[in-house]
Amino acid sequence: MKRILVTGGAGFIGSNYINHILKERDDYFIVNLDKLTYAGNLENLKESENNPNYCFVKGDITNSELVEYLFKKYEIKYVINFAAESHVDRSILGSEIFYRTNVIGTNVLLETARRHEVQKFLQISTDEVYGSLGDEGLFTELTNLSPNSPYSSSKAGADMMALAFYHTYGMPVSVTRCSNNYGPFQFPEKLIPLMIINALNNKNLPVYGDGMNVRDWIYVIDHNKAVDLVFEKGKSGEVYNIGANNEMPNIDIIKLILQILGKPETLIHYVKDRPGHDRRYAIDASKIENELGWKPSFNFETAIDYTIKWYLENQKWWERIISGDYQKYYSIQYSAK
Ligand code: NAD
Ligand code: TDX
Repeated sequence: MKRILVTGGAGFIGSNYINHILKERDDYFIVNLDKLTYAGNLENLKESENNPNYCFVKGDITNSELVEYLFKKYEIKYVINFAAESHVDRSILGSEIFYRTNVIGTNVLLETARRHEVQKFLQISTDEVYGSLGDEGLFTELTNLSPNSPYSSSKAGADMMALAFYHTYGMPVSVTRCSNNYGPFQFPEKLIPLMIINALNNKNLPVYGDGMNVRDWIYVIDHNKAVDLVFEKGKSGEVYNIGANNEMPNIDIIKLILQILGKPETLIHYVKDRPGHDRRYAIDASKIENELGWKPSFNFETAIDYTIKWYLENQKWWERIISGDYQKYYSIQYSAK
């Protein structure tokens, strides 16, 4: 049995990971440590909560005593660190919690993992650490780090720290850097669920700048399959880019969502640009494809259709979210626009 500490497992990608992996593997015991911030939601884990190979602990990754206690109690030998403050716009409104969780929290996990001689530490990172591309080219693992937002700079700090623990202490650390995810359970502050829900409520769709910023989209299950492969077979000290070769300007995605929902383009509302808005992200995933044999299995047309259907069928899930503190965030973020 692999005894794995999964952090941030009540968020979007972590909950999809746990629900997926518990169906795939019966030799994983997962301890999910999550602080349940605004983005953490135990409803995401309903299908896993009674699984004997799973347990949930509410707590903060920056709490070194708690983390030490959990390593001892559950004899943890593996770590997958999904926990993070993850939204760029929130990091622009206030950065401190981003450095606290993403940098200090990762340090607490690494130090505890080092004392307990873990067999694998997987740091879940993002393509945003590479900064912004012009019209041409792709991010490879050799691209210099050049993060532009408080969020991405905190993730870059965590990546470098994790790799330093490999170089200095020989800790078996790997890092994954994935492009933009979409799918069920994504918090509706992010582009795709925000636009779906606003369109369903006949509200304006706030497009930053000229709408021509490009992101490279991957379905969350494809990301998590790659995470599992790197966890099982990735080399220590190595970084693996993950992406599904699906670049799209934001405005094209927004128009597609409106078309699928049968809503008018008059809902589109151009607003003030995000400060420091990265123009284009695009991932070269040939390393993980060639070395570990990974390939994305979902195409965008099918998976976006499925995602939109999921939000239509799970209205209660997002209504509960947007009726709470979300309203406060929404009015601060979009009021001046
Ligand atoms: P999310 O915001 O949906 O979930 C984050 C989870 O971490 C939440 O459950 C939250 O409660 C928990 N958390 C936050 N601070 C914590 C703390 N101090 N201690 C314990 N738990 C804490 O984020 P997500 O989109 O699921 O992203 C997960 C990871 O993947 C992040 O590390 C993010 O940087 C990375 N990533 C995300 C994307 C994307 O498109 N969403 C792409 C690439 C990489
Ligand atoms: O209201 C909006 N209007 C808009 O035009 C929002 C929320 C976003 N956008 C634009 C900004 C980006 O160009 O859409 C694009 C995607 O925005 P986000 O969903 O906020 O994602 P992004 O900033 O690209 O970061 C995401 O991908 C990498 C995740 O939030 C990160 O956690 C991940 O690391």
